[in-house]
Amino acid sequence: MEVLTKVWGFIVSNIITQPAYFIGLIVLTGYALLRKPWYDVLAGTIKAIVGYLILAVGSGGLVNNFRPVLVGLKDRFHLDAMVIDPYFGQNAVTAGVEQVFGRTFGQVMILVLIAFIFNIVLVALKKWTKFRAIFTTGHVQVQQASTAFWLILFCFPKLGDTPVLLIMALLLGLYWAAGTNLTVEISQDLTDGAGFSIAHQQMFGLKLFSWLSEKMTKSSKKESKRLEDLELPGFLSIFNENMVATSILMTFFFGAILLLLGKSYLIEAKFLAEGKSFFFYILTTCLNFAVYLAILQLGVRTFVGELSQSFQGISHKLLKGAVPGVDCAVAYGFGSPNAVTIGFLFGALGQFLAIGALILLKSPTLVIAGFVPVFFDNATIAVYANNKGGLRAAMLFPFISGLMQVFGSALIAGWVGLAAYGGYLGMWDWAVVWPVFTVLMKYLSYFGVALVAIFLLAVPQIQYLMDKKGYFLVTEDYEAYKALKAQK
Ligand code: ASC
Repeated sequence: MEVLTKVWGFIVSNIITQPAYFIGLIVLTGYALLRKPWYDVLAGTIKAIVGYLILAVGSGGLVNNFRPVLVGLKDRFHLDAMVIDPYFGQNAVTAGVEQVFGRTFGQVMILVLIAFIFNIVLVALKKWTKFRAIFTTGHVQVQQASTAFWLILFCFPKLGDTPVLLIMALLLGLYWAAGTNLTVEISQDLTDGAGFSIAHQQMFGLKLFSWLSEKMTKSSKKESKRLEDLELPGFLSIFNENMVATSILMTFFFGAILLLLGKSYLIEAKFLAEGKSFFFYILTTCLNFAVYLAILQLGVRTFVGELSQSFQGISHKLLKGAVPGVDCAVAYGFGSPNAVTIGFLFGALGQFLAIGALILLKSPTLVIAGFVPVFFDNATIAVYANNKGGLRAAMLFPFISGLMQVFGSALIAGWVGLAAYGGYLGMWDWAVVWPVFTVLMKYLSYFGVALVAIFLLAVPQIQYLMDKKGYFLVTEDYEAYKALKAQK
């Protein structure tokens, strides 16, 4: 038994929670099921792993370079504020859970494994459950598991470890399955049938804002052009080129923040080496945004093709019509690259306004914008909103999302006590959807748990009822699905 536990622990910590190897394993399995020659299996697997690692260099570069800049605002102005960011959220749980609840959370790996198997079972039973997608983004599952652990302990502080774990496995497994299932149609539409959905931290937000973008387009007289169809005139035409647009806009945005932080703070905090040019430090830092974004997109291009092709092995032979749910950054390889930048800027505007409001209203919980929610949530929302509703939607919805991220996080983290430990996960679903779940569970106890579970089970059923003909076709045969939609 002990050997078995060790083996599972090894697999979970090195493969299942490491998206690069997990995607590699999926590609390997998929191609093997398609009976490709061994060298093709090998080549595809390598490309998938390397592609994902490239993506991780891009997203890690963005996070590691720009998170300290935003968090610097807190130190520079001596604010007593919590940072909304998955890594700060996870640290806050680790720091506080023993003091507040007298527990430690050693079972994340087991939990992720149980919930993952649960997700596969739900998809395998899709004839009844209607779930079509599998969550593969292990690193965010670990972050979500620690936040959910706190929220559930807050609702059921007296419950023993095993029942807490069971409630968590049930709710998280369902949330992962329902959330990633929600994004199937909109992702197929964005990518013209690349065969994946999003498995991340803003899945409900993506569906909501895509739906609103579509409604807005249908109801308004003047159509808002998609960013990729926009031809800017005169000198503005330089913004048609994504690398140029990103570089210029980020130089203004982060340049202003770096100036606000000031040279002496930056030297003191070891951002800038003594005696180096302040101007060129700012310039290089800001231009690196475009650099990491380009790396990220290269990573997506490298592995997405392999994943789409190989997954046909799995979706034809093992789990019929299933799709893999992947990191939200994969969406940046599709649609308009400028949507990414626009989403980030308007999300930041929303977040900064909301933070200003918290300060003015003398809120007991102050918030500092964390890079991961402000960038990865809002850029993704913009890519999807632009696809359905054009430029207007790509500006409006990230802005609204930014407001919701800050207000929602301040409310929930202040209430459950995580704010006191300096951080909260802060991503859209965790600032909006999980707070509602928490209220239900806190006030209705087990009945609340049942309501949340029923809601999550109902999500794919409702999607199915709304489009019985297209629901499975969209993953099984996207061309036929398009033809069906064209008829209507
Ligand atoms: C997250 C998180 C990251 C990023 C990354 C985006 O939520 O923890 O590192 O988003 O997944 O590509």
